[in-house]
Formats: sequence, structure tokens, C-alpha cells
Amino acid sequence: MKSPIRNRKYATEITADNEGEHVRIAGWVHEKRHLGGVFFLVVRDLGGFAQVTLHKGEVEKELFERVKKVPRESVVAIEGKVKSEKKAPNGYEIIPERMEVQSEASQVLPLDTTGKVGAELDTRLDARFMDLRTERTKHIFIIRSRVLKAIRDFLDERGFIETNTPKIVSAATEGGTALFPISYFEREAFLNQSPQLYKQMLMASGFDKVYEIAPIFRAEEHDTTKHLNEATSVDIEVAFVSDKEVMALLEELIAFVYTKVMDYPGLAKLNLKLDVPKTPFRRINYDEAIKLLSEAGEEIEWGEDLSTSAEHTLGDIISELYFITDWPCAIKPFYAQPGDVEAEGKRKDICNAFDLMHPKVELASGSQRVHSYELLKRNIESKGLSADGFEFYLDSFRYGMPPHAGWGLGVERLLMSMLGIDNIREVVLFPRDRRRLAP
Ligand code: AMO
Repeated sequence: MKSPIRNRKYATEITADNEGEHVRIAGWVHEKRHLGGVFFLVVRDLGGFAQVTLHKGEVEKELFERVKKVPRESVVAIEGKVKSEKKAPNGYEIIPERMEVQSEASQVLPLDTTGKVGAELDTRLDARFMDLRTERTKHIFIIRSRVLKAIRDFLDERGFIETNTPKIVSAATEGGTALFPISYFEREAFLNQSPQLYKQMLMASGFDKVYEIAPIFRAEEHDTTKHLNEATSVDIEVAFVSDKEVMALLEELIAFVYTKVMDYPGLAKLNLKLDVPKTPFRRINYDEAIKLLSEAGEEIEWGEDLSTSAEHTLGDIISELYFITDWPCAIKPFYAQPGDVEAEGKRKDICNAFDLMHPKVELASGSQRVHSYELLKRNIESKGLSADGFEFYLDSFRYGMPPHAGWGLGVERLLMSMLGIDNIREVVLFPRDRRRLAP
């Protein structure tokens, strides 16, 4: 990694081999220590830490006093000579000649950035700009960026077209979760829960394989460790395939993302070692899930959705990534394709829909889609919705719509499950939840 600023070096760009060279570093005052006649200042930058050492009597008095006084977390630029020092981070220290205080920090910091004094998540989120200065939090977001890049690389490589669909919409897609209404001039509109309708409409365009990585808005009333009101979803849609093909693509993608993250050196800061999940993932159908749950003492009837407790019970039994397939149509959205009685001998009230589960949390859901205009219209109405509100969507099924399938994968759910993090808010820069609208 190279500093983007001319003449400035990152702490990790310097080594003991640069002994005697004149360098300029810039960053935050991480720690200050006074031992006898020697003063140590640790400067932190994106790369790591540099130790600046001042021997009383050997540096100018004025500089010595200014360094001693500069408050922790101030932004400083320091010029000086490199000296090899085995006990310092990266094996060198800097003997300063000049220090410029570019921004002095107020005393009494909202958080300790050294990791020595822990803080509640709420306190950390209130001062997120500062929490991001801690090693652990910094690495979470660098990993998040790697995950997103890996997803894009994987899909681009396979000929997917990245798209952007509207987030201000007129219709709901996911029954069960509420919408956030907004005022749109003289009409009512909503924040989109999912790009579902739009990605399906793109299947009528001939684009064949599309994806989008974008926010989804869910007006979930409850305040849990796995729900956000604004989350990020990776959505794909593929024409001329069934649920089977997109499930295979999903498991390959997850394994690929793991391989791209596992060699990241910052993982050690999270005390993590990642094992790439073996593909294909285990598949159980909904009936088997209900049977396993009943045997484990969960009270659940056929046709009910899985509660969080049921998900955890199944996770304890299966303890790896797995798919639940063949869901009752009644608990899946109107766009999920019912089973094919003739070809597959499936019941008509079972849909070609699936969820991808981590033992602790659902990661993704998807399905083969209904592509018959008549069936889709009937399904919308049978869910108690008015087909009028879906006209713009239904129209795209009337003039040549190929069979298609797709899924939506929660970026935060993937990250928290990979990194063994219990609270989803940890993996969002500025989370939006039932109580939090700032920062
Ligand atoms: P679903 O509603 O299951 O499916 O959402 C897909 C995935 O998005 C993530 N997710 C959330 N993450 C955090 N907080 C939330 N409130 C939240 N809601 C959803 C989850 C979930 O598995 N249109 C379908 C997808 C499809 O069929 O293509 C859909 O939105 O990881």
C-alpha cells in the first residue's frame, strides 16, 4: 500500500532498511509515553503504526515540549530520520525534526482508540467516526469492501450486467415486511423493499443475467440483532434457468467470497481463521425441516414460516451452510413458481423457492419465478393485493417473458456470519434501526 500524498509515507512503507533516510509521515496521535528522558509518540495511519522517539537534550526543546503537549487523536505530520529499532512497531523509529499539528483533537475523547478500554456498541455507533479508527472496526470495513469486490468480480466474470433500479417506488414486493411511505409531490410513494419487480422486468429486455448491489428498506418494527431498516442486498436474476442453476451459482459465489477474504492479513486482528465452505451445500426440503424441528421438540405446524428459534434449532442440528427448498407457496411471495406436478411430481402448493441458511441466520432467498402473465396476476390477487398497482410489472409479462430465476443475498448477513459477529450493526458504517437515525 502506498500513500496517495506526495512525499508522505505510510508507517508500513518504511522499514529498518531505510535507516538514515529522511521521511514524512502523517496520521493520528495514537499513544504517548514518557519514560525517563525519552518521549514516545505513536502515530497511526491507514497502514499501521510508526514510533516517533524524542530524546530530551537531543531534539530542540521547543519541539520536545510541543510533542509532549499535543492531545491524543490530533492529526499530525512529522518529518524526521529513520533509525532501526527492534522494539518499535515494524522495526524502526523516527527521530523527528519537525512536527506540524494539522488538526488538534479536543481533550476527553468519546472513545478509546487503542482497544484497551472497551465500549458499548451504542457508544461506539454514536461516535462511529472514531470507532472506525480502532483496528478491529477498520478491518471489518476493509473486509466488507473486499467482499463486495469479490461479488462483483465473480458476477462480472460470468457475464452479468450490473444494473441500478429505482429506490422510490409505488408498490410492495415482499409481503410480511412493511414499507416506509414517503411523500412524492402530490402522491404517496415508498422506499423500495427489494429490486424484485425491476430485476424481473429486465428479464423481458433480453439482458439475460443482471445483478444489483443496493440498499433495501424494510420498515421492520422489531429491534433485533439481525434486522436493519436499511440493508444492502445483492440481487441477481437470470433468464432461461430454474431455481437449481441459481442455487448452484449462489453456493459457488459464497465459496469464492470466502477464498478472497481468507488471505486478508487483517483477519488476525479479528482473531479469525476462515474455512472455505465445501460445495455443494447440503439441501433439505421444507418437509424435512419441519420433521427435524418436530423431533427436536419445536412446536411447528406444516405451512408455518420458520421462527428465529426454529432457525437456531435447525442450525444446531445441521451446523453448516445449507439450503431449505420446496417451500409452501402460501408463505412465499406471489412471484415464486409453484411446483411442476407433471415433470417433477411436486405438489402444486409447493414452490420452487429456497432459502440459504447459515446455522445462525438466513443469508439469502430466491426462487424460480412465475413467468406466465395469467398465473402471476392470479397469484397477486390471491395474496390480497390489487393487480392494478402492479400493471407496470405485469405488462412486461405480456410480450415475451422468458422463464427465469434469481435470489437476493443480504450483504450484512453474509459478513456477520463469515466474521462470527453477533450484531448486524457492527458491519454497517452508519446503521439504521428502530431507534437510530443518526449519525
Ligand atoms: P428476502 O426478503 O428474503 O427476499 O431478502 C433477501 C435477503 O436480504 C436480507 N435481508 C435483510 N438483512 C438485514 N435486515 C433486514 N431487515 C433484511 N431483510 C432482508 C436477508 C435476506 O435473506 N425479493 C427476494 C429475493 C429474491 O427472491 O430474489 C427478497 O427480497 O439476507
